[in-house]
Amino acid sequence: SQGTTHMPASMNKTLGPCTDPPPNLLGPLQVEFNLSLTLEEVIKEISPALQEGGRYKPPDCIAIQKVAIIIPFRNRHVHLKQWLYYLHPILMRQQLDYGVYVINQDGDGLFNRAKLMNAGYVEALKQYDYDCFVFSDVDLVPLDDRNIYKCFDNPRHLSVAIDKFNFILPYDTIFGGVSSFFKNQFLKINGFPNTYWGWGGEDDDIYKRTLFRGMSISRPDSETGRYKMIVHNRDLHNEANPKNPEKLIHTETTMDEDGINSLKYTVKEIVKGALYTFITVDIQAPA
Ligand code: UD2
Ligand code: MN
Repeated sequence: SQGTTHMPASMNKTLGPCTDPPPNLLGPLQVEFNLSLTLEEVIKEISPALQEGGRYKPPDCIAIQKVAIIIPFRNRHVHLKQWLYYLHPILMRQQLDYGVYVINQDGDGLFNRAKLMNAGYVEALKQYDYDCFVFSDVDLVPLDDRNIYKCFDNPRHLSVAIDKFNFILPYDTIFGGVSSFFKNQFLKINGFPNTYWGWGGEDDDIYKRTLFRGMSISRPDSETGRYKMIVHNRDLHNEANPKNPEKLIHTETTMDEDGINSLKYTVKEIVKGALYTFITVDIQAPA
């Protein structure tokens, strides 16, 4: 009641900045995708440390960055459960002020990963004043917690050594999987393209945008950047689109009018769960 408030000691002291690098990292990690826990059990284990909607702040220091994690999504709940189980503890050890946003494509039209990530950027900013955005596939889990989910002087490609590709970069300019952009880096490239429907090409378009705006790609070394990808088949309504590769010839001119400045979608529902904020969006997908 007013006037007789007793603050816990932790709220009384002024917090200092978190140390960089964070002090409690483990380095290489064991990851197995045969998790027997149910989502309820995962929630029980992890949610006590979180705020509603999958938000976290380190309790005893001021985080170096405010990071929104954006996951493009449709119908991959089994993958999401494992991602949440492994990533939350890592992100906590990394002492980030972070929130997890799962951007769920409404309906069963053609999937559009890049447009979902644009919508995620806009929606996350409505929730909190984020300065860094990490865009991650739902099926990628890092094998080393020194791979910090934060932003760098240049846009970052974090998933450089995936088991599926024998832990090497399959080609130099690959930019798919997990990437991070400061807000100003993301705006400099006009966000991501909205017009890559179906599988493929959008990651290469984002790579080209980055170079065309005078930036380069930052990467961790191949030890720190190791990942495991959950084995899966190509999803329904996300078939490889043969029109996508040829669009890449025009990125330099199309990027000015195809991006965050032309993004149109509607929010159908926002659910703040224990481990993530689930945002269902209608992105006007063709059948
Ligand atoms: C590669 C890239 C990915 C993207 C894709 C082409 C890497 C490691 N990954 O992944 O970043 O460029 O090719 O579009 O380079 N998703 C759903 N539901 C669906 C379809 C997709 O949730 O029905 C989401 C999910 O987060 C998934 C991501 O989209 O991880 C990429 O789709 P994918 O995993 O089928 O593509 P993949 O593994 O070939
Ligand atoms: Mn995948």
